[in-house]
Amino acid sequence: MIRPLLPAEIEQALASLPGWSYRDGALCCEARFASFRAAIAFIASCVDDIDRLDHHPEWCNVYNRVRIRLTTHDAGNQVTERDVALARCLQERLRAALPPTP
Ligand code: H2B
Repeated sequence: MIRPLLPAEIEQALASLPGWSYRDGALCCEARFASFRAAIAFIASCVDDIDRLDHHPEWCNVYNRVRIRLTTHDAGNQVTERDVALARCLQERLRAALPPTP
């Protein structure tokens, strides 16, 4: 079984993941897009990374919003380095999909 990260390790990972937080035992992020279509396009853009990493997000789409929640099932639904690796990939895709904030 892969080892869950310690609180200090999660905190360190979050330092380089803007917009992400640790909430209810998971790495979380919420993004708002210009439209429903843009939200779904973002999700579709992540498919190759997700397949390559073989690590799958829990996510929820409501209109133009996507909420992402990452835990590792193989670690009793705790946060592991696999979640951090996936968060980094998703963050790159978010940066590409969202206009920069002023
Ligand atoms: N996704 C997540 N979020 N956690 C896992 O433990 C996990 C996964 N395990 N995707 C993978 C698939 C595993 O079931 C396969 C066999 O590698």
